[in-house]
Parts: sequence; C-alpha cells; structure tokens
Amino acid sequence: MTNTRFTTDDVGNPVASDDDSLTAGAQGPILLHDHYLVEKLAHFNRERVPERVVHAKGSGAFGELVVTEDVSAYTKAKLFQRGTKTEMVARFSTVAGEQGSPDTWRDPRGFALKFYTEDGNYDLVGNNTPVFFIKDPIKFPDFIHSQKRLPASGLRDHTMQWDFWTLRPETAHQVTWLMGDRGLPRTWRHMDGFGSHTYQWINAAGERFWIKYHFKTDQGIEFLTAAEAEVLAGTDPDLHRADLYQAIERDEFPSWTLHVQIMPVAEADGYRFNPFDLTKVWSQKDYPLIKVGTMTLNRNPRNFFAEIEQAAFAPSNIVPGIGYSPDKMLLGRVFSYADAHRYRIGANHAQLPVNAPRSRVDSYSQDGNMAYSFNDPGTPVYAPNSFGGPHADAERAGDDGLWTFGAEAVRAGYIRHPEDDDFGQAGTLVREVMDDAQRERLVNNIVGHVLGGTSESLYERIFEYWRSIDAELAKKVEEGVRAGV
Ligand code: HDE
Repeated sequence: MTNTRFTTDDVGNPVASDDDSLTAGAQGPILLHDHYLVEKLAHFNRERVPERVVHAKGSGAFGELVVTEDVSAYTKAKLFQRGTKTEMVARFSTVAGEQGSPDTWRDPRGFALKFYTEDGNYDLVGNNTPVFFIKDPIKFPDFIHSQKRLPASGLRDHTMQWDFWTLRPETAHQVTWLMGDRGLPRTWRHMDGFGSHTYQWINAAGERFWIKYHFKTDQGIEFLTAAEAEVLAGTDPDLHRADLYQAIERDEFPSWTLHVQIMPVAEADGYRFNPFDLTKVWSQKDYPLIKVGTMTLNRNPRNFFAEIEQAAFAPSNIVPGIGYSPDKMLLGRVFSYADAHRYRIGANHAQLPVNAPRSRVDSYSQDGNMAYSFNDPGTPVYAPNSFGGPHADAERAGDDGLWTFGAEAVRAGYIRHPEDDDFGQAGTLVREVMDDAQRERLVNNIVGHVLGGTSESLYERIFEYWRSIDAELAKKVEEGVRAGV
C-alpha cells in the first residue's frame, strides 16, 4: 500500500530524510543548516513541563454530568438544574508520588473535576476522602514535605510522616481514612469522590446554604490489601491508569451518583462540629444525602500530555450559584492552583483546549507567552471605555459566594473619610505644589497628548475631568486643544 503521508518539520515543510543527518561527504561533519535535525533535538529537550508538585501521578477521561433531580431550591447554578447535561473532564491521582511512582502506593486519591458550563468552567477539585490532614493552608507545605523525601538522601521516610502526623492531632481523622481501605482503592472506578470542603450554594432568591459534595461510585467500593498493593507496585505500577483507559475502550463507562448534604446557614453556628473544619464530616444522620444526578466518564483523551498532563483544575474556577465558605483550606487553594498553573504551564494555560471554557471568554487579559486566542480587533483593551468593551455586572456574576462574616462582604472600595474624593489632592498638587512654569508645562503636555490622536468624542469629558481638578488649568487646556484642532 502506498503511504501517502509525508513527514514535514514543525512548520509544515516537507523533509528529505528521517534517517540520515546532513553531512559534508559520507563521513564529514554534520552541517549546521540541517535545521530539521536541530529542530528534532531541540524540541526533544523541551518536551517536559514541570510535574505537579503534588498529585503528579494520575490520569483521566472526559464525560458528562446529567442532573436528574430538582435541587433548584438550593442553587441557581445552571449546571445543577434538572435535565442539564454538562460536558466535563476528570483527573484522578495519588498525592505524594512523583510522575513515575506506582498507582498503588497508600495515599488519598485526587478526584478533580472540570465542568464546561454555560457560565464558564466550574472546577471541583476534591479527593476520594471527605476530610483532609490539616485545617490551615499555612501547614500544607510542611505537611507535604513530611510525606515526600528526606533532604539528604532523597528517600521517603515514615518517621517524618508519623512525626508530623502525631505532632498535629487534627490529622487523626484523615490518617484513619488513609490507613484504612480507602487508602488503597482497587481502581479509580471503585472509589468515591468528595468535594471535601464545605461549599456554598445560592438559589435564585439569594438564599444561601452550606453544602458538601459526595460522588458515590456506581461500581461499588473495592480496595487492595497492603500485600496486594505492594506486589502490584512492582508488577503493574500503572494499574489504575490502564484500568480506566481500558474500561472506557471496552465501552464500560464508569459512573458516580452525585449527592449533596445541605446545611441551612442558621444551623452552622450551633452544629456540634465546626462545619467548616476540613478535618470533620457532617453526620449523614444530621444531614442526609440528597441525590442530584450522575457523572459518567465515556471518552478517553486522544493525547495524554496535551489533555491530561496540561489539564489545569482550580477551585477559583467557580460559577454563579456556587460559593466559598470560611474553610481556610478552601480559601488557601483558591489562590494556589491558578498560581501553580501559571508556573507549570504558562500565563495562557486557560487557552489550551482542555482548559478553555465552551462559553464565550470576554476578558481584558491580553498577550503573554503562547497567546493564541484574542478579542476581536475593535474591543478596547481597558475598562472603563466608551467603545463597547465588556463591562462587569454584579448581578450576572453573583457575589463570588461571599458570606456574612460579621460585616457583609462588599465590593465597594474604601470607606470614604471626610476629605476623601478623587480630585482634591490632584487640585492641591496643581495649585499649591506646582509653580507657574510647571503648570504651563503641564497644560502643554496635556494639550499635546490630547491632540496626538484622541477621539474628539472624548474632548468634553476630558475638559470636565480637568475642571474637577482645577478650573483655571482646565480653561487653558480647553483653549489649547480647541486652538490646535
Ligand atoms: Fe491540592 N494542589 N492543595 N488539595 N490538589 C494541587 O495544583 C493545594 C488539597 C488536589 O489533577 C496543586 O496543579 C494547597 C486538598 C487535587 O491536576 C497545588 C492545599 C484537596 C490536585 C495544590 C491543597 C486537594 C491538587 C499541585 C492546602 C482535596 C490535582 C499542582 C490549602 C480537597 C489536580 C497543581 C489535578 C493539586 C495546592 C490541599 C486536591 C500545588 C495550597 C484539601 C485533586 O496547586
């Protein structure tokens, strides 16, 4: 069969050979202008991005969330309305192991979900356990250091792990989960997933509820014994990655039933456990599970690196109808993840197909390395503007799920003191600090800048702007501009 696919270089130029470098004579020096050889070797050196500092070993798949129940009494979030089907991607992982480590080390498992909703991406980045080791983000680097490797030998060390755990009693609940069956799931398909934190749902009437997410595996919980896991770590280190991929290849699509626990805000203060403490669960006797719908994974990635290694999940990716809570760990994560992605993948990581929303992006971000998408040319690059650029709308955005913490969280800028206004100090600068020569140069500079290409439609607003600062100065600016037109 004639092979009609011809090799090109990275810019589509046909190449002469994939077997022999270009030399001067059969045994002469390699010629530097064999740019295809250079391209191959140079790109090879640049194939890796930094691995995730935690959760480095994992894999995932694409699928959908279908909401079958009516939970609109609790949230207006569009993806949680009955009948809604939302495309998604999930990634499962271990925590402490590096990229090449075995899937069957004892560890919590990451359970990271990205929903491509019509209000942008909603990321729910949880684990297969409903709690975590610590309750304050400031301890996270210390905790992870104790789980990874000794600084001198580069070896893992159980002394470090137990030293940290036993010096921090709040770890007890998670360590119990970890040392139990859930620390060694048989496969990712046979484990539950949790949002772990307490989140907030806000309904269309603006009523708020504290909630916790539970993804109960429809495959049933199955686990490995320590002995089984130890052997598999050697004989089949990518067991979980292979199991998920091959199950989907066999059209055996794993699914999880999503439930939530709902706590009325008024009950939080009086509840017997601090409902925001990530080391605690809410008893399901107190707050029973309420079914929401089903998440199914039914499509494998077509390229592991592009779609899974570069997938960027962040708790800061949140949609109207969902909000944060006083859980300090959640709030610490809201900063950390996007920071990690900017470092690991780059400033424009959200433009990669796996991270890009299905809904329209209309932001003022621009440029940055590997910029690919951009606004249409007529869109201003600043706000406010007079030329139809996007404008923020608190009503549409919701309030970031802020909550009442003594004072109502507001976006109102600073409280104004008696002399606080936007123009007073500028006027003082002009009248009391500048001398005549400085004032004259100021007027000339303003006039020259305005005449240097500013749309006349703005002139009146510019004159008014300077009148608010100093009437005398404004008069001279207006005269200068009108004379120069
Ligand atoms: Fe993470 N975590 N985490 N974590 N985490 C990351 O993000 C962090 C925590 C979880 O498949 C990092 O891209 C802080 C709890 C998952 O891509 C990083 C704190 C829970 C994944 C990060 C925590 C998680 C991560 C590493 C303490 C369960 C993998 C690289 C406040 C509720 C997501 C990266 C994926 C990944 C920070 C604690 C789950 C460094 C600061 C608690 C599933 O940003």
